[in-house]
Amino acid sequence: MAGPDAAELDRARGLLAGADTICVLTGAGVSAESGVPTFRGESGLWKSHSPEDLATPHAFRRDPRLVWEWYEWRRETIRACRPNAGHGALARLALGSRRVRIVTQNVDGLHEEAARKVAGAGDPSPALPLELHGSIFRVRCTSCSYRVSHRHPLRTETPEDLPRCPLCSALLRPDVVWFGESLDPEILSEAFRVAREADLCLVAGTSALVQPAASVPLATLDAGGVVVEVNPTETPLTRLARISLRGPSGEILPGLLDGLETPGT
Ligand code: BJW
Ligand code: ZN
Repeated sequence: MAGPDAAELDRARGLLAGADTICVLTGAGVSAESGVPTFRGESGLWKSHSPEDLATPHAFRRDPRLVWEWYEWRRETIRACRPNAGHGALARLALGSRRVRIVTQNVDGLHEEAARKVAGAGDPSPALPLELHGSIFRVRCTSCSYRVSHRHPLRTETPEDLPRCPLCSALLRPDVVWFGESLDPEILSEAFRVAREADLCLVAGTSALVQPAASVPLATLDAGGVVVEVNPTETPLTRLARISLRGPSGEILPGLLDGLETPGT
């Protein structure tokens, strides 16, 4: 696929260079080049699995083993994936001088891994994302408030194998947000605050179909800021974006973000 032309990339770099405060919204597409499957599209997860059967509280109540088996397969896939050049460019941007916050719908932890890698012995926290849909490497109790990081493989062959809460013995579940569930109100309001205060919202690798995440860039627009989109295909956001750069984020983001001048210089 032909990428954006040089003039368009330059125009987008100009907008980014002039922005003091940047909100970055990412979706599954930014991890596609790392080998993490996206949800929608020809090779997306929803092509072979129905979201209603796997990513709703009802599905988990009906067949927790099936849901855990699917999540365990995805956890195994993601454990083998490393951040790509797009994650790296975003981490460098956020660790630079600009006021940048990454807001992600992804549950794969690859922004955090890139932040730690880029920060080295330094502080990765400016590049740690707000995770709107949770983390596939955390589990939480279906009954009490127990919640813990969990990266190791889990057994899912029989209902008896499924992980249970050490405090109350109820079933544990992946700490992700399923359809019909509310997002963490503090994370959500922080994401919208960041978006409202941003001069520019950079949106990469999302179909912009799932609410309320898809409305984050609208908060930037409502407050007078601009949207720049990076995606190989058109989305509902394209017509609202000042510039839409067509192509894979692992190829476009380094050229777009690396070496930007500090605002005001
Ligand atoms: C590349 C690339 C490359 C490829 N480089 N790019 C208002 C209106 C209508 C409906 C609703 C509404 N408000 C709420 C709803 C209901 C629902 C919803 O939005 N439904 C719509 C689908 C119609 N939302 C919810 O239920 C949310 N909860 C909520 O709002 O609570 C309050 C409430 C409850 C009930 C009723 C009303 C209000 C929760 C949503 C939770 C979403 N969960 C999932 C699963 C997370 C856990 C897991 O991973 O298993 O989150 S679904 C899935 O979609 C996942 C993703 O984070 C999310 C978004 O997907 P994303 O990231 O955009 O990926 P794709 O695959 O869709 O797109 C990939 C893109 O990348 C494409 O554009 C490609 O072109 C591109 N790409 N290669 C760059 N190399
Ligand atoms: Zn419990």
